[in-house]
Amino acid sequence: MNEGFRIGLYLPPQASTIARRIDVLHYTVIGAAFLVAFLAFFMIGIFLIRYRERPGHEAPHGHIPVRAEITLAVFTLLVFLVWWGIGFTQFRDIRTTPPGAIRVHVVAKQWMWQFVYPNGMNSEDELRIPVGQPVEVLLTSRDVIHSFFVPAFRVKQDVLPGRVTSLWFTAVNAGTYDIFCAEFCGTGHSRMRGRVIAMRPDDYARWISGQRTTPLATVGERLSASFGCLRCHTIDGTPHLGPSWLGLYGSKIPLSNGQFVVADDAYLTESMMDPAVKLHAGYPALMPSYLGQLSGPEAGAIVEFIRSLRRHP
Ligand code: HEC
Ligand SMILES: [Cu+2]
Repeated sequence: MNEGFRIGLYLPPQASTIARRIDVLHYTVIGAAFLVAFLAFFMIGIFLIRYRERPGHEAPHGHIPVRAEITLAVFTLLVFLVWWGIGFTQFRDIRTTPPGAIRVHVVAKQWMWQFVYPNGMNSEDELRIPVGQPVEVLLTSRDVIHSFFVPAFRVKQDVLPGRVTSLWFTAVNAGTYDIFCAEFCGTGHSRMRGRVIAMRPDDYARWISGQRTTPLATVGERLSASFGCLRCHTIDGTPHLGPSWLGLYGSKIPLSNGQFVVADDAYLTESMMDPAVKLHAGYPALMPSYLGQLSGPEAGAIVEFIRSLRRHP
């Protein structure tokens, strides 16, 4: 039945752990809409014939049968609430990355996708992942807004310059799946395609261990020194001109406006690109913006370095 609907609706294969659940909601919504529309037309037909005006059957005055209509309206509303409930739990699951996910930094630019792995390896337009293990992609753009879309995984996320957004998925079958840009981003938009290659875990392990590279955190450490970040930030816990990076990742930061924010990938990147937006309470707005100076992979490397200094690895 699932397969029949999927083919009937021209949907791509269900290649991630969430794909089937999303499709089932899709079928339910479409199915219910068809059913209600069919019933409504059927009733209209019956009423047109049965209650038509003819001698001896004049149009009725005054009496309106409201009970049935109210029941129908409440029922429709409840159906929408159920969809909303199902959709909300799915949304929540899609937004929470499971622990132990492989992290891949993705940089979009006109008109290609660049992937940077934690071990420092990088590739263009080709993302290799192991089947059965969650993968988190941390997305950022070098130029305009793009959108990372893998139809077979049923995931899509906007990719913004100077910000990090994220997404996760677990592939269920080995294979090659399309990546599309789903936000019109210029004349080469339609050519902005990539592919996910989901590999058997042993093939993946062999492939990744065959790559000789410098771990991203090490690259980040060097970059922090060469960009002068370490003139203001320490890595041993002592506050300097700016907050120390030791234990920063994942911690709860008090902001100057009285609010709190968790120092995740998005916050750390925003702090580099737009430091004045959220100020760490008790520190002056000294930090210069690195927007346009740090490339996506460089910012990703520094985030990995700060992450390597977290308190609870
Ligand atoms: C001139 C000193 C200075 C330099 C250079 C500097 N920073 Fe900062 N940075 C600060 C100050 C002060 C703050 C706290 C105020 C704020 O949130 O902007 C800060 C905040 C941050 C934060 C947010 C941390 C928190 O606890 O809220 C991050 C992340 C960060 N800097 C990263 C960097 C990186 C990466 C570089 C180098 C590419 C860098 N900084 C260079 C002074 C600096
Ligand atoms: Cu694009």
